[in-house]
Amino acid sequence: MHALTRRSWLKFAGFSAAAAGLLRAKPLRGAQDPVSMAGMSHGAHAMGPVGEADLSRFDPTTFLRAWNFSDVAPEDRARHYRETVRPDGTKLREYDLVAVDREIEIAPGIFFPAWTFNGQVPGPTIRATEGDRIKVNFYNQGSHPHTIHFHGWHHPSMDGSMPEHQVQVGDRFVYEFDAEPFGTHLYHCHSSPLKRHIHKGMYGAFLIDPRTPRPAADELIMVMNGFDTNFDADNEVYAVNTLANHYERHPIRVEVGRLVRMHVINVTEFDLINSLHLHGMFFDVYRTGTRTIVDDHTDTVMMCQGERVMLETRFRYPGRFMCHAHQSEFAELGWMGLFEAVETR
Ligand SMILES: [Cu+2]
Repeated sequence: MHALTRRSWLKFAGFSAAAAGLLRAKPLRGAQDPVSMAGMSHGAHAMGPVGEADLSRFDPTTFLRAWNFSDVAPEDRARHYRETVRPDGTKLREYDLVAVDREIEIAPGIFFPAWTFNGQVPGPTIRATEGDRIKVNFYNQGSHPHTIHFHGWHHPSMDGSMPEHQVQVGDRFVYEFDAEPFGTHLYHCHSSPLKRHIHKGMYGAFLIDPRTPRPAADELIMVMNGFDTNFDADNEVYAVNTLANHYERHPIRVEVGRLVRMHVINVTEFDLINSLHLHGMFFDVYRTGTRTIVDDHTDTVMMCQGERVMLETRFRYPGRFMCHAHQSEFAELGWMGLFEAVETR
């Protein structure tokens, strides 16, 4: 593990053309047709790190469209998630979440000693419909006390925030509550020191759909996060869904004309604000996703830590569209990606 400062990471990750050439000469670990950076460079600056992370452990492309363990093989899924239809037609949704320490890859070749839910950062996405009953069996197999604090309506005893709510190492707790209100929410550990537990990776998306379904769309989970690799209370690496520049190497494929709905959650620690800017087009903003009226129509949305938005748009033209934090420094340190819109008819 290299001690990285915010600035030296740029050099280490091979941002100069010379370094990029040098690193490219080495075999790429787990390379899967990485996008050529040639078209993304200008002058002496190549954008983003080169090489490829090990996507067999966590693939941000899969994470985008996975919820309720839909990315797990059916025979294994039942070990983590079970749903039962109740007499009134709503569902009981039962989850098993486990706190576990795990080293994760946050940029090609850069590892971070994370505290995780189920071995991944962000944790598994939980998705229910308004009125469903949520039951989460939480097991703490990590090395510190942890909790799960859900954003949403619940009894104070289910809040996972107070000293008496701490789940000690080796212990278990069952969180149970009704899913409301509908919206784009999140869950995170609420143990002390809070900033350490959150930035170490203990968070995930918690979506509640309205009883009357929204129009069908291509839905994407986008969690904006950052990593303090040298523990100086400042982030060295930024990303959406953990792996820096992943969607630059693997653009998010969408269809021209089809409704795209992004659930964007900001869990970036240490920085007061983060943002999402999409090139060449505009989107409707539903703040917190809790209403069906549009709050804004823009191409840039700013978010405080813990804030989330639901964005809807349709790509008008085929081609590649940049998407990144409008804090330029965050973009240069990893929060940079591409959408690739394709004609399908
Ligand atoms: Cu924790």
